[in-house]
This record gives sequence, structure tokens and C-alpha cells, in this order.
Amino acid sequence: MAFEELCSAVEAGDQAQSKALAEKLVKGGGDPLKIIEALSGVMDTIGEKFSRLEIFLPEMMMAGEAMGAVVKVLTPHLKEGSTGQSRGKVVLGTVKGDLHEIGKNIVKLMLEAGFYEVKDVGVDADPVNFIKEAEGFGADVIGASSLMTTTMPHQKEIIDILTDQGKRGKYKIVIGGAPTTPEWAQEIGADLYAPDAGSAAKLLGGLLKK
Ligand code: B1M
Repeated sequence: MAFEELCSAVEAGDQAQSKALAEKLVKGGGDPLKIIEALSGVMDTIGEKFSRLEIFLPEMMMAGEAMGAVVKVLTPHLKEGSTGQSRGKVVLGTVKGDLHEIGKNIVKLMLEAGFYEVKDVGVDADPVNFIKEAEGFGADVIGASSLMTTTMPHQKEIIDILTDQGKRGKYKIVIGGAPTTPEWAQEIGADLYAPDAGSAAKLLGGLLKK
């Protein structure tokens, strides 16, 4: 029941109610990752309603903020017990022109929970900045999130710049975000496509062993 209420509260963009219900659910033994994954479905509904002009930007923004508030409440629970030897270093960001950060932040959380060190370059991150930060951080992996068809080409740009600079072999490239696909990853020469945050953390282990 509380779960349906949480979905409705996020959809309505009610931050206080969303936070309270998320706290209730997790205290009652709810799996934080499952809660987040299910709420992604609510965000899809919001996106569809926005496309059909049934809601407008302020409503989409409020729902995004409510989802962000839930992620904050769940963060300590996702990270519980996650101390251990580093499995690798990841530079992670949302590509240039793209301000969507909720998914990227969840990927960051899951990677940290899986013992990866993550340097977050934020949103609207220039391709050159991803590379500069990767150099400074000594990264093994560059992870680029894109939520819009219009910004996906910037994922490719990171790879193209690395290739031009003769540095492509230095980093594994992981891409993700709602409009991206395994075919797109293959087309641009990325090493890994991850459909969601949980699989990003799982698949990275295998990729770094190669
Ligand atoms: Co925007 N938006 N938005 N938006 N927004 C979408 C993406 C859209 C699909 C909605 C729609 O029209 N149906 C559409 C894009 C259409 C397209 O592709 N061209 C869109 C649009 C058009 C826009 C604006 C242009 C609207 C406008 O201003 N007119 C504008 C663009 C701003 C910009 O970026 N320059 C805009 C703005 C916003 C808000 C600010 C209001 C808000 C973002 C708030 C924030 O992030 N702080 C927002 C929101 C909330 C959405 C939707 C509704 C939800 C996104 C989200 O948070 N999902 C979205 C609709 C949708 O995606 N269905 C939409 C939940 C999140 C957990 O999922 O991000 O997919 P997701 O992440 C998942 C996986 O994809 C994966 O793991 C995550 C967790 O499992 N993943 C990775 C993500 N990154 C990964 C990286 C990896 C691996 C896995 O490796 C590196």
C-alpha cells in the first residue's frame, strides 16, 4: 500500500510525502534498489505525459525533485556495508547539453556500493572535461550518461577525441541512459552498454577483467 502511495506522491511531485513514504518503506524492510527501479517506471509515465502535453515542465521538474528526494533517503541504505578494496576508478557524468542527473546519480551510488571509486563530473559535462578528469583521477573507466536523443552524439564525441589523442586504449567506455541501446554502444565503439544502475555495477567487473 505504502508503495503505491509512494508512486503517486512522486508522480504528483510531493517531495515531503515522497520522503516520508520512502523512509517508511525502507524501515519496513523494503529493498531500496527495487524501490528505485520501480520508481523509474513512474518517471517513464511522467515523460510520456509530458510528450502528450498532459503535463508541462514544472510538473516534470517537481516529479524529478520528488524522485531525487527519495534517492537521498535511500542512499545510506544502498551503501550499507559497502567498504572494501577498490575494484577500479570511474569518471562518471552526464554529457554536454544534458541536465538529467537522477539516473547518473543512481549509477554512481551502485558503483560505490560495488566498491568502485567514482569521480562525478556532474551534468552538461564537456567531452574534453571527461577526459581531463579521467587523466587526473587515473581512471580505468569513463562512464557517460545521456537522456536525450539530441545529446547521445556527445557520448560518441568522447570516444572520438580519445581516439584522435591516441588514448582510446587507456580507458574502458561505458554508456547508458534511457534512449541509448546496445546497438548504439556498438556503433560508437563503446566497451559496454548498461541498461540500468544495477547492471552497470555488475557488468563493469567482467569488463575490467578483460
Ligand atoms: Co527531461 N526529458 N527534459 N527533464 N525528463 C526526458 C529525458 C524525455 C524522454 C521526456 C519526454 O519527452 N518523454 C525528453 C527527452 C526526449 C529526447 O530524447 N529528445 C525530455 C526533455 C525533452 C526535456 C527538456 C528538453 C524539456 C524542456 O525543457 N522542454 C529538458 C532538457 C533539459 C536539458 O537536459 N538540457 C528536460 C528537463 C527535465 C527536468 C529538469 C525537468 C527533469 C530532470 C531533473 C534532474 O535530473 N535533476 C526531467 C525529467 C525528470 C525527465 C524524465 C521524466 C525522467 C528522467 C529520469 O530521471 N528518470 C524523462 C523521461 C524518461 O526518461 N522516461 C525526461 C529516472 C531515472 C532513474 O532513469 O535516467 O533513465 P534514467 O537512468 C537509469 C538508466 O537509464 C540507467 O541507469 C539509471 C538507473 O537505473 N542509466 C545508466 C542512466 N545513465 C546511465 C549511465 C550508465 C549506465 C546506465 O553508464 C555510464
